Amino acid sequence: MIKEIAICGTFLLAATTALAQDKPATASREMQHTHHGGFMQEGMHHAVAKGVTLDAKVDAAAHTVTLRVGPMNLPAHTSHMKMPQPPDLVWEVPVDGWLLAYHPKLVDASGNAVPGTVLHHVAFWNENRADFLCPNKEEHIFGAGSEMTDWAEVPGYGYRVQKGDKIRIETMMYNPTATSYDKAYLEVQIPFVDASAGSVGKMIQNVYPAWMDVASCGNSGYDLPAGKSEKTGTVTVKYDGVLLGVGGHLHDYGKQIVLQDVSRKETVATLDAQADAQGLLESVPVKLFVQEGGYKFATGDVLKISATYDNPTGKLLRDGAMGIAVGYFVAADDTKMAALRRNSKPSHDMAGMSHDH
Ligand SMILES: [Cu+2]
Repeated sequence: MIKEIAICGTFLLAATTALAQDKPATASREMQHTHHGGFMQEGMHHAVAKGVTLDAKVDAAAHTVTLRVGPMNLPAHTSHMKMPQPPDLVWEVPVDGWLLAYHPKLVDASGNAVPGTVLHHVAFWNENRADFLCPNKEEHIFGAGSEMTDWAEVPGYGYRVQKGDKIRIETMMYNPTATSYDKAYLEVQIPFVDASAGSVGKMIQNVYPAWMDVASCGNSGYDLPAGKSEKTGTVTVKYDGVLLGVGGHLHDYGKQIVLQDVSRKETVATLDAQADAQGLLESVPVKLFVQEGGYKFATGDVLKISATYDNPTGKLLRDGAMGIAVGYFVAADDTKMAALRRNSKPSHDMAGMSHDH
């Protein structure tokens, strides 16, 4: 059976769990409409799956929104390159407030569970904000792969959104299993706090997702050579603040990801991947600094990220690797982060409508 590239996913952080995943959109604002360049196989073209839409249901009483992408038809033994892929879909945030967590799951039309194995990747991008480490990219607020990483709530922290923010959802499916799935849906449940709901919002501190990538601020995917390899990159911190915790994103055959603060000559975290006997990635641990009040970053600090792999296939795997340390950042002066806001694009996007691909 075909196990194409990797399990895209894995990750990190949160009070006990995870933050997660990859795939930065390239994208200068100008390029974006015609070329999102989001997924790892930059420049490759997928057939677009027909009839896949986004449905957003708000449960006001439970303060939860459930996003649902589908239906998707997933024939057995189909690589992500061969699978017709959902178009990019845009969710327009219906509230001013904070998103607290992301709980992904896959179901069929009757609500039965579909294994996470068929999710190659999902990534959420806020089109109204730039990434604080790599402002050439949009803010990547959530991601998950086959491991269906659950981004747990970090009590007291949330991701600030404004009503009308456009969140682009990139979904890529595959099916390495022998079972076909008909009409599968990806659901992501997002608990939120409404800023107008009184005092509760005042208790919440803003977090910013921090994607610290061996590709620095370029495209995350890279070719994985046969045998042992290491790739390193750097990013420079532009704001004072703290990292609440860090996890990692690697693909199959990934061994370790190391995050260092070169300016302070310190290793922030060394994360050893768990893999099965074939080297297929199962998980990457999360290191938390919440208890110590976070790991301090200062403006100008150079962060170095290293990813090591051992590819036993004897072949170079095209776009087979990624190496990203992922965490939540809290700025010392949150008002400075407002500069990362961008004007909305000319609005032809409505929730549920797709972009041209
Ligand atoms: Cu990846």
